[in-house]
Amino acid sequence: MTTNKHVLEFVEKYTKHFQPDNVVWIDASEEQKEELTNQAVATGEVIKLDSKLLPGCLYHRTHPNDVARVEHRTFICSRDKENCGPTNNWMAPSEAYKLLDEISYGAMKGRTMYVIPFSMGKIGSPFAKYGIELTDSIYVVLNMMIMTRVSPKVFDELGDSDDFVRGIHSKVELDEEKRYICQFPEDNVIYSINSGYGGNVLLGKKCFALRIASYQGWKEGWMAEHMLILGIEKPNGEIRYVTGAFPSACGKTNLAMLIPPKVYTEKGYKVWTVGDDIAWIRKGKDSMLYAVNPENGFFGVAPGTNMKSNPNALISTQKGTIFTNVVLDAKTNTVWWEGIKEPAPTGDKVFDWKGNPWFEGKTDEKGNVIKGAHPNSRFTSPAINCPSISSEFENPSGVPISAIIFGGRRAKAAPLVYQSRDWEHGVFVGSIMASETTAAAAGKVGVVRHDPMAMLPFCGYHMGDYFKHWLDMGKTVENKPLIFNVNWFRTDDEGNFIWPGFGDNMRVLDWIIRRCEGEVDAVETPIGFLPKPEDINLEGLEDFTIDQLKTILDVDKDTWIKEAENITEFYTKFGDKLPNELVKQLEILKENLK
Ligand code: SAT
Ligand code: MN
Repeated sequence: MTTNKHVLEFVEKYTKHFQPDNVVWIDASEEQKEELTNQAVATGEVIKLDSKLLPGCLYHRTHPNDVARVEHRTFICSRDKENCGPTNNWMAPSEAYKLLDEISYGAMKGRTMYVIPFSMGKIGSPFAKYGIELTDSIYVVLNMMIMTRVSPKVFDELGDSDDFVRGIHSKVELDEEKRYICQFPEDNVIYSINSGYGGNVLLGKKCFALRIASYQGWKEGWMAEHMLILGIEKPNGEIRYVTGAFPSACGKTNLAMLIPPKVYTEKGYKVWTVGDDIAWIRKGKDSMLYAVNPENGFFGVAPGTNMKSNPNALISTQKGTIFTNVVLDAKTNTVWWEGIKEPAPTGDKVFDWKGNPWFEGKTDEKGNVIKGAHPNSRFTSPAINCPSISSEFENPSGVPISAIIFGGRRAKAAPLVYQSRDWEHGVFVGSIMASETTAAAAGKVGVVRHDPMAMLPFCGYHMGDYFKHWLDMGKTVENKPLIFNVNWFRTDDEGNFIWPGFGDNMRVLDWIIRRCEGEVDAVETPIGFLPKPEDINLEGLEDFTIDQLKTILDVDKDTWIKEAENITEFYTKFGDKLPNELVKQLEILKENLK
């Protein structure tokens, strides 16, 4: 398939190491896909779903110990420990290679090794970066075919070049004690063993498109961010693009595919989806920042996805989709999950994500309800399935960004929306992001942790340098995006969400766009510019009053004084790598709160 000697050497080296029975090069042809699917069906690795109701769709279960990213087993193996920074786990490259080689030596005996050539970004575009993933999992091959652009054309683009990311994956024995996800930024290498879960093994996603790419971007003058990209079309046909950074499982996919409320659609507003998880950002024409979505599909959280919360996502899953860890109805060969807002399937052929017989309301010995789908169960769907996919999705130059939105899941502190005073302050706002943890990563759910730019688990180098890089990127363009912070998750004293969220988030996007166009003014507060309550359009919103709006636009001084203390403590982590600009911004915040 290629004569590139670097590729051939790489494949040969790991063929010797893993000792597979066969090596299969992936060309992503329909015949090959069909053959691999049939093989995986034969071993039970995947189940074919109903060809009429869910054409081309497959079902898969991961090992019950292997259902989310494992941040405590994820390492940045930079040559110098200092470059890994205080927010990542570090292992010396030589030590990491040795350890992972020992654990995985001969791991593919009796198995096939697949060689997947893939591109992040449209093949041949100025943004594109190429990778080769080796894996012993057909599930990984089939997912990569959806999530990335898998094609032998990658070899044509590569020519003789050594400039590709080497992804090495083996399930080995799915031993969680020996599970490692290692990134070697200086070597362009990712080495992942003993897992079969998406975020740990679809190496094009977090490992490459964020951890390795953020490092590449730092060196090469661009940015890899954990951001959705969407376009807002106004009644006059003009489209404004915004990007948004939110931690995993905070509604990025929902926001990216938002359907505006009737009062907006009637006037002719539309929202177009460019990406739901990752944005690569570069300086482009008109001295603006431009963004592309390097992925080719969506790896979305299933629970809670329904025709009301996200019809575009649900429609995207109706063909060519792989469902992982949801409920299987083996009688109809269909799937179900909590919050789909359809009656749960019944009968003796319904199985939960662990493969056990299941019915809605089933309880364990202690009387706790057993969920049918894992809270982090996922769908892998082709982006082109999405009814709201933007016509610019394939644009090799990307889309110009008018605004950047940061957001987290905060019960109290952050107001519904505020705008930073300028780029520097905006970088500060991103750096102080905090959010309650979710099921997307192993560990405790619901504790507040700092998650700058939603990149805490994904930044491939020292976060102090990362902040500096953000500050520098702002200097490269004259027409900088305006920077905002949103919080859809403020709760009342009973713990209920106050803001309706979902499609109604359009009302906040509308204010953001009007700010970008200088059409509306704002109130200056200690933390930045807030909307005047009357400037958030509440038309057609039932059961929501302007007084409720006022409560979620409130900036409570005492809460923010505490917040500033937490930031001070969090910032000490970064030592002298913390840019002075951010120290200054923190001082301004404290001064403003006096
Ligand atoms: O599991 S993934 O990392 O692919 C998705 C996520 O956590 O955002
Ligand atoms: Mn994500």
